[in-house]
Amino acid sequence: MSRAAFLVVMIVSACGGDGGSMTADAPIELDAPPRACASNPAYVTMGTATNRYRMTGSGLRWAQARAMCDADEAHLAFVDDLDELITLAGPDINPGYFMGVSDSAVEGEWRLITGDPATYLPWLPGEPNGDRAENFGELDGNGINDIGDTALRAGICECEL
Ligand SMILES: [Ca+2]
Ligand SMILES: [Ca+2]
Repeated sequence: MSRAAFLVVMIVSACGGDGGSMTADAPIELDAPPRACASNPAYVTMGTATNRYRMTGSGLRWAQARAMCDADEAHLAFVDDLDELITLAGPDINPGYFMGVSDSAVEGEWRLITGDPATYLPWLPGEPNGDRAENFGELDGNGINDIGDTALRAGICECEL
């Protein structure tokens, strides 16, 4: 038996069959406590999405909507893929909601509100068209529009679960 195989046997022996709480399949839980939004009843499941969402009130600037989501320990929503786009653009939501994408730091370099590059940006035809005057994402119907910082909208907050 090789040394590596011996160690595997020893680890499996140490972890299994003794009635203890440790199993080979249970990772050590180092995650932070659940976010406050996870137990906030305003956040609801939608479509097939695994995360939960809520709408803010209307008439907000993008930065205000962002702050409201942050206060819930959520974030302005962004879409990861077509499934999430369909979920958020579905019949239960009217168009025209702020999304958590922006190119305010570097024009044309769209980033998620988390700071990561936005890799899925389902722009509406002709968008983005605002250059430096429009640096924030808006879900308008079934696609994204870039919009300015004085526009007033509701936002979609997303709670990562
Ligand atoms: Ca821009
Ligand atoms: Ca635009």
